[in-house]
Amino acid sequence: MAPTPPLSVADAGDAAPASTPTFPRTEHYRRFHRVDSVTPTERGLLAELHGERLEVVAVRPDVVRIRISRGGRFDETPSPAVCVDPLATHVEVTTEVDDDVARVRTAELTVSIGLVDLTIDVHRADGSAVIETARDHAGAPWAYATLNDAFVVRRRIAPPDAIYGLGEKSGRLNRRGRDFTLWNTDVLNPTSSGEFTAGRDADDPRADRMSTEFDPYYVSIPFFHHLDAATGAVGGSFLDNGYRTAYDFTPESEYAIHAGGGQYCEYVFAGPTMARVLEAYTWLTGRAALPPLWALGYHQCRWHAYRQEDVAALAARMRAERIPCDTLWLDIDYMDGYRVFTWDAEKFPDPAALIDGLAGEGFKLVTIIDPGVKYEPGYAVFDDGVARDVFCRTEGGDTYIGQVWPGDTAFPDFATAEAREWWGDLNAAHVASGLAGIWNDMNEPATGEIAPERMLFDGGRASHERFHNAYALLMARGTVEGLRRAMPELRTFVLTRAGSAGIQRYAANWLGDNVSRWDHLWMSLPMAAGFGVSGQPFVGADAGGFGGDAEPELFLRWMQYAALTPFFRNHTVAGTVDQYPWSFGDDVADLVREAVGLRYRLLPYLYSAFVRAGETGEPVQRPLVFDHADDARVRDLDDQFLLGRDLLVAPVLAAGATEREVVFPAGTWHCWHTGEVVTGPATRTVATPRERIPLYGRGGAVVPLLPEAPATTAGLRPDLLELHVFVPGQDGEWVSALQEDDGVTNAAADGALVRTTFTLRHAGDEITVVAAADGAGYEGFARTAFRLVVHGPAPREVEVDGVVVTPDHDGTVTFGNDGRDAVVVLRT
Ligand code: MIG
Repeated sequence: MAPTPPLSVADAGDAAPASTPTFPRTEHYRRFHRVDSVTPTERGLLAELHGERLEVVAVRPDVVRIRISRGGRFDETPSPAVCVDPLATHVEVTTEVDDDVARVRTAELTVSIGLVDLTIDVHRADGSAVIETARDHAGAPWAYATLNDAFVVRRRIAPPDAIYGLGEKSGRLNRRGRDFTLWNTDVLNPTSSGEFTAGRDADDPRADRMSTEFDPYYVSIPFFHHLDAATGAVGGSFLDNGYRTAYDFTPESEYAIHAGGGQYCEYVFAGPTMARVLEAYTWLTGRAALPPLWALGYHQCRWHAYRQEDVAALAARMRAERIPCDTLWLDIDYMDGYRVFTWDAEKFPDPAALIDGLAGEGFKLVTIIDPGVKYEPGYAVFDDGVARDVFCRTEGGDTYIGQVWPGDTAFPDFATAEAREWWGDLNAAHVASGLAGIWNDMNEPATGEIAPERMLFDGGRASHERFHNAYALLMARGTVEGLRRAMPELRTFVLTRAGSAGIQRYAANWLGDNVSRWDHLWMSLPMAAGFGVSGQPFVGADAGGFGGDAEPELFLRWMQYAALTPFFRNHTVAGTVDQYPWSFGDDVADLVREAVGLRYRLLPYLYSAFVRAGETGEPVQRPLVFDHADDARVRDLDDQFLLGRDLLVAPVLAAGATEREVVFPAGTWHCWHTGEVVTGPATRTVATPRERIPLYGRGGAVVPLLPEAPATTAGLRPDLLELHVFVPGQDGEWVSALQEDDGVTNAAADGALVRTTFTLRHAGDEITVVAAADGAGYEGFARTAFRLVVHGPAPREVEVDGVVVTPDHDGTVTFGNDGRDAVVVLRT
């Protein structure tokens, strides 16, 4: 083996990297050295070392799984995260064993296991590194070490490389230079965290850090992308282990992964693009099911003790103010004494009538459901849970009791199928009143003043650590499976606070208890984008801010931004100023109406982005680096994003701002509002009048829009869609897609849809758009025409299906199309 030079960083000895406080320093760990024997297997190899076994299996040509046993045995119990059989597909593999190294090769990668002193490296077929074992000062490798159930792996990383992912995390998008703990935590609760409140004081020296960097957070996803700064190639790592895990990206030339327990089981992805890594990761852990269209509309929420008539009045006001809105939400006060699956009969004498009335106005209603069940003999849900033995127990066999909203509270043991099924049935019965979806909160699980550690799982057989991070995932799974059993024809909608790898299969996530502050508005951009590249496309922050009092300008800017994010919900805590769209005067209300209206016009585009997310894992709100990894300027860009593939959004993030800088990657960018064209790569300072935030369409894209904003998506059956064609500056070919279906049922999955693929070719002074339609159509499909809106130089001549047509006075061309193929030619 070629000698590898020791690391150059000062602290890269045996004691480095410094462990986060929850883990012992790595110097105390027992490092694994000599490999005793290697046996080639059909898909890779099996090796003996230190009484343990190391297994390498090729999962796909671009994905390999590496495991090390505990106590000589592999843990074969199903992972809550992985939803496919990773070994079901055949992969061509060759295994070679030399004296000092064993290699497993697929068409796309090679795993090399150093046998003399254990190393575990993965390279792509071109020789570039995906993962490489770190070495100490003496040059000795540091592949894997254990201490009392915990284990550590240490890897080399080049100083300028970037790390993205780990799910929902605060701070900057690029995770280098920081360490993170994966342990689902109700961290931001402004009403319970004195420390957090202290950070709100600008004179507090910790204010800066306190304000936008806190860790751990509500969601834990042990998956990240590693971008090689020298080549732009991206590889990925997913540790399929839900225990408390720390990722240390602070050293300059290495990183470490410490897991508090469980088996080392890592999937390594060769990429070499973020899209490919994410496609593979979401193939393993699942992709978001197509959401109901209404879930992409505007959601109005507030923690407030509404009464039934207040909710009806809120709906009426929304329509009177002409703010498009699909969904109203009820927080914990609708319940009878915070008992889940009950209604406060005094405040809500007739929920079904309320829901019916709302439906008549095109509104859905969603209620919160926390996991905690009030510990109260006589309360039907509690009694039933005891009778069925579905609550978590302690080691001694007691029902575990925490302290949350209802007081003494029991927690369903979602690690068991019985508890999940029970919970699913309770949810199904709850929504039988007509509720459209379920909001899961406090599912870290938050247990209040009582620590969660005594809460055991799987009938007392599994430690708290083993399932803590998976709790929300398993709860959402039970909920969704129950809803599907009861209403198999309908798509489900669940919103969750906590989550772990795979959560995208069941639920959308909001980003927790933020505060009405400009820096929290900023924070939500890298947080949503980082979550998106971690497999969860359906994300959004509480628009307007949850804690604290919003003020008019912040509220307006937040709404303008949130209208262009995947999940768009205004939510705020009880006891702060109102932040309804009309709470800050007519002038703000008018501009908010416009922002929400733009969102509604964009629904066909946004919906199609969700279709894509469901098929490829691609995020909806994505960092620019996702599509432009070779552009070094965007690798650390936190304050812009792409909505879908083709819209560039640069929100206003500071009070009084009249302009901001926008970084444009390669391509042609059309200002949505003014039509101004910027040719990237470029950086420009652009005006940010209060009417709007910077929004650009990518040259080559065909963006489908509704001609007008509807008040609601309920019953929406457009007869005409606009196709916004953004003229590219160069020749080339671009592909865009549109999916139309009924928006609420699962019939689309069986082909009841119209899928139109637009292939735009630009050559010289001619643009050809070929629209290829597919699918059987759906009940109520009403589209009879497309209207072409060209962004860029007005075409001299337009030809549709071989016939020259004259544009209308506004320059648009409307042509008949009821879901058939079409060819449009634009000549300039
Ligand atoms: O202890 O249900 O993050 O959105 O309004 C607070 C009341 C409990 C925290 C959630 C927030 C919700 C609030 N909840």
